[in-house]
Amino acid sequence: VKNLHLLSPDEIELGKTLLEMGQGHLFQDWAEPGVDDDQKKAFFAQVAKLNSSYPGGLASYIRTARELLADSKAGKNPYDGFTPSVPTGENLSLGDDNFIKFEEAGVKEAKNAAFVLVAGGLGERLGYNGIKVALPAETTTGTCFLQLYVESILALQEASNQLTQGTHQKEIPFVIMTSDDTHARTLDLLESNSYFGMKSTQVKLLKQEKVACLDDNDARLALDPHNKYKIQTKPHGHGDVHSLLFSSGLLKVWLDSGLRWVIFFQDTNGLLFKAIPASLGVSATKEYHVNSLAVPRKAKEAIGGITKLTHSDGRSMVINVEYNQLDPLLRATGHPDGDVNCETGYSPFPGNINQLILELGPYIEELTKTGGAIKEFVNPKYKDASKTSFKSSTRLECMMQDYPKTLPPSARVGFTVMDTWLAYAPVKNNPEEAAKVPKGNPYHSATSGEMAIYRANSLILKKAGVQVEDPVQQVFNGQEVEVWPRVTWKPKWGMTFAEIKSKVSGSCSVSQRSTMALKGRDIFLEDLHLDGALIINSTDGAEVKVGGSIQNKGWLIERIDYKDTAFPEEVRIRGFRIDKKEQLEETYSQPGKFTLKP
Ligand code: UGB
Repeated sequence: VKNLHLLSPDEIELGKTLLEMGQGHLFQDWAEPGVDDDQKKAFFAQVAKLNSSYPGGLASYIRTARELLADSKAGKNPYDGFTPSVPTGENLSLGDDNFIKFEEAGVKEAKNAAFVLVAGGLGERLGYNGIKVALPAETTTGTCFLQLYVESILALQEASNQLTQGTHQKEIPFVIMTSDDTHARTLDLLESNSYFGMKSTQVKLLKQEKVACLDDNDARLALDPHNKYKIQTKPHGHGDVHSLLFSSGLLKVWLDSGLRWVIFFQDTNGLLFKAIPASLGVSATKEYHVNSLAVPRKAKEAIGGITKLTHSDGRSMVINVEYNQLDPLLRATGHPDGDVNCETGYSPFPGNINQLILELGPYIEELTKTGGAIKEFVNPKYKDASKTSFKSSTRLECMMQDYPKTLPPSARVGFTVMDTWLAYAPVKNNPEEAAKVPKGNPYHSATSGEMAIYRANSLILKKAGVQVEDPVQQVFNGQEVEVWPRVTWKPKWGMTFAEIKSKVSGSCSVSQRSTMALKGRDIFLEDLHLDGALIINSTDGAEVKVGGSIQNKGWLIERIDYKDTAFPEEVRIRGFRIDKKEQLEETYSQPGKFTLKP
């Protein structure tokens, strides 16, 4: 009270709210009036920010925290009354008629979509020092994840506008959710690379704020141990993306400009865009309000399971049950073995890969009701069984895939399952953790993420008729992986299977030790036999036919140790480097027709 002279009417209101919400301890150790005034001002600025960035404000945060902490103390199961069962969804397989049909429908719709990347996480499991989107997806071309994503969106935009020629050429909006941990470095990565070819106005960064930490079951806000005028904060989770999009006003702008879809994705999946066209096609054809992308899941794998939950009162929903909750839920509902593989060798519950396609109209309707608030959870680490105090402060968290939890039963919620090799290879685990992954389960490391790209591209080419030699097994950083030929291409070379197939003709072959990087749109492989390294750079409009027998020493994969600091971190976390011995590299910088046939 003695400090009131410092405060604006708004700040006085906030102070009152805090006192009413049992947060008097925050002011307990404040200095006399006139001392530390700047810090006191900063305290209120922080409180105002915490208040405005949470749907319903701090009072609502504290109320929800009390409820969730009481439930947690009582050991209440969030899925009480619900019985899990395996839902049915669309199962797609690359190259079959259904897949091709959905891909075409998806490309048509792509110009009516906006893409949203959640990239606020630091990736503690990976332990990489930089931001994850700056990591190379593969080291043959060194393309980082963010570049891959931007180029994929641009390629889809071009393909989509071309399919619907004559109409207005649309730009696909791209939003990146950042946090204090990633914002500056993400912006810097974009700016120092001219936005990887995208117009800077096409990209919007939305920064998520952290939320207040909680010291005890009464949801008393935690003070920073080093600063008594500062509330300790921690990340609130990727679920923030919904309230941020809503409060930014972007959704309304998109709706008014005729957009129909919002596509959410995560930071380090090099395969992601191979699954986007077909899944968007599924959304459009089946008129799904929510479409989650999924892959077959190994029991206990650290990805959530898409589950149908039926309540004893008749309600039911199809939702992601997070990996740490699926096993206890199954055990509590008559499956004594919990989360185990079935006769297929996989869990019967498809694995959530957190790529969501939402229909914009129903999405806005729902967010208008909820303000973008997503069902939260709390995960306190208790000191002892009395559950009265915590080892360290906790906070509420939320996940973007929990969006459907508040939807009415009439909402059309579906999912699309694709092969893991085609759709999902994230980089989440550091080498040591990856090496401990049980045999047969995916490593989700930089090593496996890179090898998965070569594997997917090789398998796609194989399906398109190229004879691709079988892989060899090799161990890098303690992980046994298949090493396929290092085949990469720019997204604009082929965003769909039909497009890729149209660029391959005659009898082509690629040996296992080969590297092929196609960096251009109009490159056609005709009777090509590759045994070595081939790199083609071409500008749009340069039509290049590549054929004949190409042989050279190629690019070799050399094993290195992840502890060997002679190599930069982004290389050594893979356990190998690429030794570029010899290659055939050609650059076509002018439009025209060209043939490369050594
Ligand atoms: N992220 C944010 O943008 N902000 C945050 O506050 C936190 C994260 P993780 P997680 O696909 O393998 C998810 O940490 O949370 C971004 C799903 O919940 O990589 O362990 C972050 O930058 C799970 O169901 O994943 O697990 C990153 O892009 C399963 O699908 C993204 O959110 C699993 O991913 C995910 O963060 C998976």
